[in-house]
Amino acid sequence: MSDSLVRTETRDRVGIITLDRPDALNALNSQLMADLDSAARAMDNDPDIGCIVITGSQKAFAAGADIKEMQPKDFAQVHYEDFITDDWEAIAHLRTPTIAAVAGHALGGGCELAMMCDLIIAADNAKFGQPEIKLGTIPGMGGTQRLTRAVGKAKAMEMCLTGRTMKAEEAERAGLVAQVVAADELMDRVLETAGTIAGMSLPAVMACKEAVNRAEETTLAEGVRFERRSFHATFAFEDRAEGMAAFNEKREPHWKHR
Ligand code: CO8
Repeated sequence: MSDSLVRTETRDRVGIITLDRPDALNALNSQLMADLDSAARAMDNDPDIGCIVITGSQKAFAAGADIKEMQPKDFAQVHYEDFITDDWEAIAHLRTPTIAAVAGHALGGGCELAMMCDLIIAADNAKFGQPEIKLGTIPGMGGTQRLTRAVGKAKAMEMCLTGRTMKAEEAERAGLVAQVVAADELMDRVLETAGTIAGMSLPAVMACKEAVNRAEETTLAEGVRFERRSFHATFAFEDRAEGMAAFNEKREPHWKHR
């Protein structure tokens, strides 16, 4: 087994996964995605982690799926061997909130990986794009779907059909990223947001994440019904009782489940 292509650390209830394949600008190959999958699942199952940050280097979050690995494959291989397995989607199915901390290139599968996270915080040098069309192919890890939901059809269609990249500022205006920060402050600022999330009651955070994500999958009426039921369910949480008692007693809450 070769060395892992991700590095992991935990700081104050925040799990950090750093993509670590600098020679290929963090191009996503099978090993990197398997390493990312197992690191992310382990953190998701760790009750001491309340938020997971996925990041790359200053130059590249990830420059896409590995074109050298893909190039020799034929239809039978990618289809029947199910190239892009469920592992490649694992980040979208974690229960713990996830933040993509993006600097530099987030292209193709890199942009798609960032969009699988619950929110994106971008350095001012970040560039997002779906350049697959220039390779004679199309996005394969959700780009046509998640980019369209994030920025709307006009910009998504333009980006996917021309392969043009979107800089951080435009990405924030378009709703793809939550915040743009100075490149040298990226991790400090991301850790502030991650720390705030990790400091909340974990059952409430998980319920909230699930409800917001439901908005992308369902009708308004169904989504509102789902939200109301989840809201009702929070009344079974000890932390809901504690949170409201703390407010009324003018003190900080002491979460039981963090
Ligand atoms: N795959 C493999 N290697 C890559 C990739 C990549 N996506 N991107 C960069 N590299 C490698 C280069 O080949 C180079 O390696 P070497 O030194 O051995 O030649 C090294 O990284 C450095 O790259 P550059 O010299 O090109 O660096 P530059 O700063 O000049 O350019 C760019 C940076 C603009 C990011 C440029 O590297 C580039 O255009 N990369 C490709 C971007 C791209 O097309 N991405 C989309 C890939 S397709 C995809 O993501 C499909 C996703 C859905 C399917 C998933 C199924 C697996």
